Amino acid sequence: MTARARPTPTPTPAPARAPRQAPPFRFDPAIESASRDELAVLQLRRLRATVRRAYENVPAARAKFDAAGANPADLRALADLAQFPFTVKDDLRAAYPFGLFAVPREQVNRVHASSGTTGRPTVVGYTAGDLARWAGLMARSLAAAGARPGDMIHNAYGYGLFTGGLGAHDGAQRLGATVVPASGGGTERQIVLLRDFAADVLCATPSYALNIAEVAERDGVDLRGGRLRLGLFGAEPWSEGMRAELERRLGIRAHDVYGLSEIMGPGVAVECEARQGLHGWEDHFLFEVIDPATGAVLPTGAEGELVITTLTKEALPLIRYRTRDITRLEAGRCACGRNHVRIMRIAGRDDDMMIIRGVNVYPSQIEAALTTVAGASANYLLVRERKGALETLTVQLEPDPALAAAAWPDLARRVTHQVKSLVGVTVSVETQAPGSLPRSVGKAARVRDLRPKG
Ligand code: DLL
Repeated sequence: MTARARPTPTPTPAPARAPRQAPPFRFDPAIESASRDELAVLQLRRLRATVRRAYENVPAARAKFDAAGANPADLRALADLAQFPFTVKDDLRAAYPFGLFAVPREQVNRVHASSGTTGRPTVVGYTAGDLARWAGLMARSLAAAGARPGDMIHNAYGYGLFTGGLGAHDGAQRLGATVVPASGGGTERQIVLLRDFAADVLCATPSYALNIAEVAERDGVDLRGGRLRLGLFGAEPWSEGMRAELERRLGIRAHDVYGLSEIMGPGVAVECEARQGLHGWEDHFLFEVIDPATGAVLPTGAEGELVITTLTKEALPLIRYRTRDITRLEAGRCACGRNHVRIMRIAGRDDDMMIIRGVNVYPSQIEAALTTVAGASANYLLVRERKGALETLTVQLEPDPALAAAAWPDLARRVTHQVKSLVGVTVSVETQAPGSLPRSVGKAARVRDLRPKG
């Protein structure tokens, strides 16, 4: 018997191991990866508690519920919310200043208010717990958009009664970032700070961010060469064209952030890295879209008015608050892995809607059209007038400063054509000298209404 030499085993190559990907950074990992079912269970529990709290502690809410025959005990499923009456801005005005608070005033840690240019201001309040949850949600929003602990966050939202400044500020601090409380205005100095402090993130209204970009270019400061990589822009409607403009001129990725003071402030919803709509944080809010004319709840995906119910607010719980913001909701898992509902870019408020020769138009649609025209800048103003029975719209527009004045008439023709083909309305276009239209330091006033009052 001959002993056979054992074959030397050829070493099998170790299976190629996929490089282990670090999980994406999440500020609130558990709730940001919750399933739809988990979110729904949490929402129902919190909704029932909120409705009961409003009923028991806010006489005006109780009276409204009673008049509608809606009792908190009837709330057995999320869909039962449709039986409850809406809350509108006038309810806040009628209760001015603190009538809708559900806690004694002494437990309110901070108030904010709207400017009240069109009547009594609306006043909102926060307990210490509300402020902590708001900071947490804004930190989550900043992180979802790509901000990280340790970032230098330049906050150019206005500080004061407006929720933008302090809301973004508290969120940035909670995230563990370094916050520069710049507020709005003093643009030349802001640019020096952006450059010298090497900001990573800019928080501002999109119109103010454009103003910053322009002044930086004028002053010969190239913000694109530095660390600035991310913008969180919101508080007013803006278009994809404006996004492209801001990204190009500031060398950043621009994300949309949404919120309103009645519900909390900034951080109600934000675009994640996938930027396929703004994730509404459903552990703290319940979102519906209704037909603004009938109040009927619309199926997911249909465009209408966004209605929000707070689920965790202590000082000012609001049930079915009509935001007047026009949008649609997208359900289904996002490419980022989150299941929180997505609110599509807000087209505008229903009270900003213009009806030009029978066509419904939002200012942001005009912006979307004109920002696609070569040679047009994103500085514009819409002038509404009535000529006889007809409402007319004039777009006052600054050409790109690089465009020769001889080419302005052609630009005006091209903008008229583009607005007609994309939006469906005929507008006149007046070109204005670059730098001559008013610049924004906060929310831009895009419309000048010259129609006779009354
Ligand atoms: O604007 C809160 C905020 C501050 C949001 C900073 C984002 C960033 P209010 O002053 O109460 O609160 O105004 C709320 O502004 O109902 C919308 O009509 C509009 N709005 C807010 N964010 C967006 C957005 C703050 N991303 C009102 N897109 C809302 C379009 C927005 N409109």
